[in-house]
Amino acid sequence: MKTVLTYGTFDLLHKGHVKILERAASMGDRLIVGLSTDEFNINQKGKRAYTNFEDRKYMLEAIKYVDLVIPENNWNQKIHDIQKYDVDIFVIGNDWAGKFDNLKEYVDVIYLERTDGISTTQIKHDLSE
Ligand code: C2G
Repeated sequence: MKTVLTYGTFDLLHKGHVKILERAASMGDRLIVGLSTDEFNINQKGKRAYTNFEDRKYMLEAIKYVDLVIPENNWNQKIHDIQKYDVDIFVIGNDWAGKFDNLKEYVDVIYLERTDGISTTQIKHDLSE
């Protein structure tokens, strides 16, 4: 059983989110998503999601590529999660390239190309005009 792990806020779910989940899931037998809680977003990530944690979790769990959603409460839980869920591969978008290389002693770390032309920030901007 090869387990893949990724993290994110996944606010205003869009194609870029689904495509990285699809690609991550294709690398193993199960995909676990660490979903940023509302408190983590506001207090440590400096952003406020439009959709609350429960609703973002509900939508992620509806995606066929996602096997389990766990809360992401802080920046420092990744190694614990890797050990707890016996993770083999850590995947995240290349906007984070190099930032999680410390995990390489535990798992394969893969930074995937972001999907061009879409982002939650862009959606919010376009809708505000
Ligand atoms: N993503 C993507 N293409 C886009 C937009 C996002 O591939 N056009 C990817 C991001 O690179 C990330 C995932 O989708 O891997 C979720 O994006 P965010 O919700 O913005 O996640 P982020 O705020 O980067 O949180 O501890 C890690 C953090 O929780 C990551």
